Amino acid sequence: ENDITRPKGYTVSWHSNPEIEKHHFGHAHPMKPWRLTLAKGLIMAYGMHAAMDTYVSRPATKEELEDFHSEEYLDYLKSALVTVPDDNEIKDFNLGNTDCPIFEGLFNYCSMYSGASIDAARKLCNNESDIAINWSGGLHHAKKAEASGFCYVNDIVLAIVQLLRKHPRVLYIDIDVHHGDGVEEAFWSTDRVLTLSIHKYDGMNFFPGTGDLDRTGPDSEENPGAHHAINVPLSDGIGDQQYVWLFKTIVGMCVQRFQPTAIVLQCGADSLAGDRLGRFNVQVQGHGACVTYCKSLGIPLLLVGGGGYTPRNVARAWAHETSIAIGCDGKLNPIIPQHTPYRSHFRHETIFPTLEEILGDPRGNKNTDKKIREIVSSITEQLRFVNN
Ligand code: VJV
Ligand code: CA
Ligand code: ZN
Repeated sequence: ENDITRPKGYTVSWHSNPEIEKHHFGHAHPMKPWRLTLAKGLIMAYGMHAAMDTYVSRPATKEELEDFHSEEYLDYLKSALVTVPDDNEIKDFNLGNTDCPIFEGLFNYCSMYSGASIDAARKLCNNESDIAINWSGGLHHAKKAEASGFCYVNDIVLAIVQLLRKHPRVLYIDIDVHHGDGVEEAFWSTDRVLTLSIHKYDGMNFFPGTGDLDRTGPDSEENPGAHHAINVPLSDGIGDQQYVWLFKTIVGMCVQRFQPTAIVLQCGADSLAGDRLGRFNVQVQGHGACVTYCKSLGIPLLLVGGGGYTPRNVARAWAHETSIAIGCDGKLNPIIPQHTPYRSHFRHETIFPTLEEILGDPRGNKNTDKKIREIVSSITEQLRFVNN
């Protein structure tokens, strides 16, 4: 190995396990783990794996999962038998319905994607990587003893718990189109984690129905978690310009006030234009600009996946974001290397074709600039109560 150099002076680690991709939620379910196979295909076709430390992750242990989840819930998750999903019947732990079916290998799937996020967090803690990536994680709705919205185990909470062993303050940022309710709830009463979710909000008309602007933390000023939950509720059709401006403005203010020592960015790709479940008009370029901004802060960064229901666009976004992490966005050599890819290939300058515009019926933008500015001033006020 004569080319294992790190010219950029920082390390990116990629945590994944091909076992995860093989699971099926059932016929026509929007969550398709094979989108990870697609993303991996793009990442590897560009030879990007050569610029990262790659790890095949291992399943999380029972003890690790119990850092957040209850033992009874985990026992049930482990022993649950495959059932036909039923939308009406209320089941134990919200399992076995259309959103959260019990499928073959469910517990294996959950422990694998969680193991990858925990491993990624530990690499950051040990200073063995500067940016750690787990595209199979980001399942932000899972609760202590309840499955919710395609999420069974909250790998983000488990990863943040690891980071908190070393880091005094963690900033959690969530660009999935849905509200990151499970992560917000888990750290509701602490001032060591500042949670920020940008999402579509329309009361109970859009899942999960929480995340309004005034949901800022516990009401009691005595509670350390007061003011430490930030919510950015948006309407249909927001595009790159407004979204990226909002992201940079709000994340910039959060970093200045809170001074996080680690950042976790949930990169849910259902905020992209053309998503089967989403409502926004964000392009791969704008989605990626959020990753670029976080990277530019120079703070240890954990990137996880999340939603994303138009698989070809999910793969493009996460491949593009991997290229941003390794510092080669827009400069990738799209010719599949005929031999072992070396890190030096990333010095060639060529256009990255995954950045083509996502076409399809554009969603009308219901977000006025006035509303966007009002959100920013409300959060500016809120952050006056946040001190590092
Ligand atoms: O809106 C809901 C809940 C219902 C009950 C269940 N029916 C199917 C839908 C309405 C109230 N659930 C959302 C959950 C979204 C989860 C997003 C997860 C993430 O991206 O934030 C993180 C990974 C919802 N929206 C759309 C669907 N469920 C949906 C589920 C299906 C489906 C079509 C749409 C499940 C099975 C099948 N089709 C076959
Ligand atoms: Ca979100
Ligand atoms: Zn989502």
